[in-house]
Amino acid sequence: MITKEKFVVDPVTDEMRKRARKLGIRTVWERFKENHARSKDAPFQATCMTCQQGPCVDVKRTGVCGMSKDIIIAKNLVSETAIGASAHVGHGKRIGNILRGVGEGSFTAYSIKEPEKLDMAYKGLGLSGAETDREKAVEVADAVLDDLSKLTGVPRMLVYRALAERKKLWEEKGILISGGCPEIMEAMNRIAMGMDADMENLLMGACRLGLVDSYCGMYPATTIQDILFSVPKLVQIKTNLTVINPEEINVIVHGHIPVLADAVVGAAEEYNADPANSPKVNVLGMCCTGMEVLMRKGVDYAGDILQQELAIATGAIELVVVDIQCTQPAIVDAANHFHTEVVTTDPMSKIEGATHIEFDAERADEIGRELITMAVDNYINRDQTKVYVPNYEPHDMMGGFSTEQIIEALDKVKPGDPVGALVDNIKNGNIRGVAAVIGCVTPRDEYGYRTVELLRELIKNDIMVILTGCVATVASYHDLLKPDPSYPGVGESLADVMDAIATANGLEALPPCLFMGACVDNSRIEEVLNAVANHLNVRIDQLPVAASAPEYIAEKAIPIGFWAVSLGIFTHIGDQPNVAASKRVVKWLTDDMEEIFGGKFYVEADPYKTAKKIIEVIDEKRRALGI
Ligand code: BF8
Repeated sequence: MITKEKFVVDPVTDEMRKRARKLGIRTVWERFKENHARSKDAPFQATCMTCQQGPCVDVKRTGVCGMSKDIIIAKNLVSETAIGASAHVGHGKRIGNILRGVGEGSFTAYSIKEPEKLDMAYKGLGLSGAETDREKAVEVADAVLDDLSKLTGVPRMLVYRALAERKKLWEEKGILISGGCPEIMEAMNRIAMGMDADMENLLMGACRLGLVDSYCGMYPATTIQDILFSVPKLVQIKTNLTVINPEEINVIVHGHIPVLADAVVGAAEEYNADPANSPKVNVLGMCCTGMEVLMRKGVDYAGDILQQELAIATGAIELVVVDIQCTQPAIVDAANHFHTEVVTTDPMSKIEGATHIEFDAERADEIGRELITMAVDNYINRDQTKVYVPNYEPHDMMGGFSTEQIIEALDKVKPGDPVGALVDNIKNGNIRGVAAVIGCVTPRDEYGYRTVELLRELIKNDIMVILTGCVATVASYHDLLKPDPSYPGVGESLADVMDAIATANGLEALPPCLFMGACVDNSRIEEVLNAVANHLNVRIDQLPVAASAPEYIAEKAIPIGFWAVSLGIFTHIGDQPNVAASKRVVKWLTDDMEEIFGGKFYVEADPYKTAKKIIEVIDEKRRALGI
């Protein structure tokens, strides 16, 4: 067992944190300490700011209106969940509009890269009659956008993707949703003053938002991005701040929708293709946009949400261009220490002090070139004496495990029955179970401690681990995404399975954990689980699987959690959301939900206790299935 104190943190991040401190750049870690210290003294766990009778701060019994502490806490949780769901629905809306424009022929920078996936979505959504791919694209886009806005009727995407048993259960429990936007509006409505004052009703409302997040946000995003930018295939890239090359012009693409990043990568390739242009442009990814372009374009990955200021602190970044979500506004302060330009591009996501160049899909190529020119022109402003990149090799990472890629690889093991190849190994115990470890990283404890130690424990115990989101960053810094034929730290029987899959596919090895993509690609996880449940002819909640978000921080993680539990998955979170002051709310989330959905939340910060619990749950499910 490794304690927090003994955990060897990524030395690159550690070195850059010290450098940032010396330069007077305050990073997320400093700001966390400052704010956390304050919030400990005044835990706003039951504070209601809804109406002007209040604010009712740190409520002990009831607010001025008589609302109990439990209701206030449930209401606040619905509010956070709605914010999270709105982020993914916003993503769905933006990418739906891009697909529509491509179909109509107005967004010529993009094309339909995966007609097969388009056709699958087209038929899956129940559409018919279109003759060309472009017509199909318009219809798929319209269906997805209609899912976002319809006042009545279930979203087509939910009908298409969720298993029949779940749909029936959700209908019985009264949480089958209509359009994503009306659902978010009703969630806001129910928490207005004098509205919903029933804890269970409020929390079931949060479950609805979980479905909104998935079927009106994550699924549309993954599906359309695959159609427009290709279905990810196995890819090898390099990770960590050390991919920043002091000899080149460095551009970071940051955010969540890979539409702008695609244009930037294209413009950089164009620039680099001209032998007269020197130095070359080095485009690097950050946060989920970074994951999207690493999965599909093999772009190296510079860092996660916690490393934004540190990347700038190298002094070697000419341009950071962001789209939406997870951008720390503090990057502008960090950039002010150097020549670095920060450019925002979405009208809903501006930062004071940054340059705003609004993204326009009709001019995507032009904007991509404009941004690259901006970076090239800014290079002469770089002060080489202020450049510092720690002297470590970047890490190797294999990614690209889309559902399609997983199925293709398994098909080589068991031709004609790829899911059977997985199921056979689950049944015979070579794979003890599957854990989806997802979400963010937090400045709460040693960088990556919880995630990395949890992953190590799981793979050691033959649990197959699939990853999405920033947790993959720290996993890669500890070589858990590096294919190594000796499978270090992987349980013997799991290593044998991985080796067999690798051999069947002509690969030297698979990485210890499989990276499935950005946070919206959690939808891929459901695809895999649905396929396994169908093959075994059981419900998802019967499968030996678990989910974990050991270090979640974003609001988006909350609806994802509600969706996972509504699917019937035992879902670990590393920190209590702001609900600890209500025993009733905590009990409902960590206990009562199991009665309703077969899944529940489990809260634990310690990675070893978490791993033990996950293994226990998986073993219990195995016993119940008689395997
Ligand atoms: O959606 S894992 S910090 S980057 S929220 Fe954000 Fe969390 Fe990273 Fe992407 Ni996801």
